[in-house]
Amino acid sequence: LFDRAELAPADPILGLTEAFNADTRPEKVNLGVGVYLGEDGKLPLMAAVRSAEERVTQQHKPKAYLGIDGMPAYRDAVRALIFGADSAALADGRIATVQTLGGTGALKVGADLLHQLSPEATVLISDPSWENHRALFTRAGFTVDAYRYYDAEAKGIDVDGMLEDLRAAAEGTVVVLHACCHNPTGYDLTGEQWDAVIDVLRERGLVPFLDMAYQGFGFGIAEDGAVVTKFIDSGLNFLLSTSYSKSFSLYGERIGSLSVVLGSAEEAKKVLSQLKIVVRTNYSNPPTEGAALVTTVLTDPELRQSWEDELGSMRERIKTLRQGLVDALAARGISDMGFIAEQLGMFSYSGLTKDQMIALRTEHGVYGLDSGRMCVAALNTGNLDYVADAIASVRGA
Ligand code: PLP
Ligand code: TYF
Repeated sequence: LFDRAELAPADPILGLTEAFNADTRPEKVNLGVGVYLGEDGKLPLMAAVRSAEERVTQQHKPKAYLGIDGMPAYRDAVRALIFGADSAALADGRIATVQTLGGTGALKVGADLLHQLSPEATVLISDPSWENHRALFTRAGFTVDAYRYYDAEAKGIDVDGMLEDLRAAAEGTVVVLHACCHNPTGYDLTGEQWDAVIDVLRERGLVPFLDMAYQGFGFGIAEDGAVVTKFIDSGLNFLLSTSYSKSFSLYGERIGSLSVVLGSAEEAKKVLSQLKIVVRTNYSNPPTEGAALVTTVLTDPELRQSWEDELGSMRERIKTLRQGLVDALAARGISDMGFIAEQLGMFSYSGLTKDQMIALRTEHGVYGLDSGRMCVAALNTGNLDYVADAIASVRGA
């Protein structure tokens, strides 16, 4: 039996971290995986999360099973965060929510639900998208295709191409959309462009699946979340996955949520019952720690303020690093990469070729993706000049 198993390639992103870890050069820099690192080059434990952790530990609660759909207080807290505490859809009971294993878990639970309901549907992802989108929906049994998104020439979004591709999609097609801080390009739709997309989704009877893994990293928690309100206001039924890996720096806790917004409370009840089957037959119920931490932070006014402030400084620091890199490159004679400062979130789609990215890695120990994606959230004042030197070197400046 097991001789049938072929050796699979490493994950294009996480596999790079393995290569980075094995690299013995002290000056190496990991700009591969999407992780926010502090000025000391380390993963931060946010102050509010640290306080929450102390409180949670002091309670010494027994480790009971959570319900299949997760911790009730967690669901309430994240629903208020995403949809607003006074959301009419929430009050109407039209939203089914489950706690998930990070954003990835939310996508997979959503994908399994959709495949159960509509096995013949095609899933459309952006071109390009997070590598795992294609793999995950393919594994869930779907045919995955892409809609035009990135315009390499214009360094922005090919909105006309995107709308054209969505208009050409068959009714019932699932459309995966990055709610903010598009991974990998860093280019987001404007409010007006979202309106145009929503119009097409409605006209064509498409099924939107919003993926929000970076709320707070673009312009702010409320600003980045505004797209969710647009979808609520549109009256469309849609799915929404969220991740707290980045915004709470809780990567290893695997904490996120999946919500399905529906037309009625009755429909939401039925959908929730189906979501629970998906969860139960995969891992029965989710873990407690991440949910307890996020709930404590979101529901305590002091901790919540501290979290929002710290997330705000992380966002601002990334913007400073972006500008720092642009300036450092300009000082080395590279003046055509100013777009790095305009991109949003953790990533910069640098426009460097695959060969240049490989040279960065092999010659300089600077690890980014072959696509040219670099995680600017892993830069700091200590490695920025080194990275700029390395880019200048592979660009032949
Ligand atoms: N969706 C996007 C667009 C992402 O970049 C990520 C990154 O990790 C995820 C989902 C998954 O989030 P998590 O790490 O919480 O599973
Ligand atoms: O794109 C990234 O780097 C993050 C982290 O299989 C990640 O989203 C990367 C690959 C993966 C899971 C998470």
